[in-house]
Amino acid sequence: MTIMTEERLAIVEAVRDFASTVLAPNAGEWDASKHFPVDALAQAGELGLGGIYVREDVGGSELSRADAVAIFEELAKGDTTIAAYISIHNMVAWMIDTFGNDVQRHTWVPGMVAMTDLGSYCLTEPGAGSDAAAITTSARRDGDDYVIDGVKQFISGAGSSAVYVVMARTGEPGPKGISAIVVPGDAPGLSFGPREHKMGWNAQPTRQVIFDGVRVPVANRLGAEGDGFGIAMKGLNGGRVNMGACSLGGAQWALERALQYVQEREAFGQPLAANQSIVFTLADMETELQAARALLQRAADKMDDDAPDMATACALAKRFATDASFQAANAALQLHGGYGYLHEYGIERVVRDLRVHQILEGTNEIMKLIVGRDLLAS
Ligand code: FAD
Ligand code: 2MC
Repeated sequence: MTIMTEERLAIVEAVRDFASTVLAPNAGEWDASKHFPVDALAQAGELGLGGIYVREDVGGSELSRADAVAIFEELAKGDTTIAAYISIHNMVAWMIDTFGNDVQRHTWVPGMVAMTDLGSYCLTEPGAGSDAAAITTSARRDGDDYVIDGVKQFISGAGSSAVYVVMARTGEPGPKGISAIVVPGDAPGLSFGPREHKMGWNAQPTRQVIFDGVRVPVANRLGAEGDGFGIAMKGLNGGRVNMGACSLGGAQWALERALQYVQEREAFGQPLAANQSIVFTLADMETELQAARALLQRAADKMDDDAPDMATACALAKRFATDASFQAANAALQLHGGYGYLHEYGIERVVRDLRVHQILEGTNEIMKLIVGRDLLAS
């Protein structure tokens, strides 16, 4: 059972301060100008947010997954897109910290913890998204090196990151033939597609990562040859919970705006809040968000306990939290009437940003596939 310990309260308070002073005042402008705020990310690094559940000997904060859920909810109240990028960065740092050897950990993780070196997670390809085990990017062994060829699609942070964890095929077809390899951002033969034009997530770049004979030492591989798919999936378990928490933070912020608005705005001679249908809408939003928070904390607790059903718990929490939060944010927009549609109120940005959480880190249909398969197997 998760309790708000003194330590967690203090961390959450510091994150809330960062989110409200550094992120929130700039979120609208970063969205409009499509600016990736690397300086603000370095500030997040100073707060210990670059390695939230990374071990302390490489500079990490070594907090729990339950702490992380509380942190990402607070960050997302300031800027959902930046919070989500910080989650991806943490997923990459955690994968190197957990599956890397000591040389690998000490080489790559300290700069990531500081967020002076950003991380990208490279799984999806133009021909393989949901069916991740079908990737074709190849890493061919040549002496003590791998030579990597292929294209990764929709990579967050691409072009700005220093560290790319790349899932590539080193063996047989299917999940058992995949390895996870660290590729530095300045490797010869590595290039990037143009920035994708997106509905939301405008404050972070999404680009193709193109490998044309990229040569890296075999020593850059995390774990054994063929372990890559499992490493990628274990990273995503936590990523999915965090993405749910980012949705929750965005929706909670929108609910708070709506609560204020319906008491101030008058129609038909009375505040909007005098209408029972509006009170019921607010009550449903609150109920759905509390349920999402409880499912996310449950999944995080299972991760902290290394429970055998953690992957399913993470998948169902991600599915529920991202759907419920999108609906709540959209309801907040509706409660603002025409003003909800204007950039300056910030609500439409949150709706646009939250929409993609139902698609990435495993679509919500894939989350149902994971939950349903588990049910049928039990
Ligand atoms: P597809 O797999 O082609 O799916 C299309 C539709 O079919 C979906 O609705 C899907 O749910 C459905 N579908 C597929 N299979 C089934 C099935 N068996 N049963 C029922 N329905 C099914 N990837 C990375 O590796 N790293 C990143 O940093 C990253 N960042 C991203 C950032 C953005 C902004 C976006 C949009 C995507 C990002 N992705 C990233 C990729 C993302 O994870 C994929 O888009 C996602 O996994 C879905 O893959 P796809 O787009 O190929 O869709
Ligand atoms: N945690 C731990 N292990 C897992 C796992 C998980 N969540 N999911 C699968 N595995 C293991 C599984 O136990 C099996 O191991 P073993 O061979 O030891 O039994 C192995 O991986 C293969 O799994 P499956 O047999 O289930 O493989 P299958 O191909 O049938 O389906 C599926 C896997 C659909 C669950 C997987 O491909 C998937 O999650 N697809 C979605 C892809 C995705 O989430 N992409 C996100 C990209 S990142 C992103 O969007 C960002 C914004 C960063």
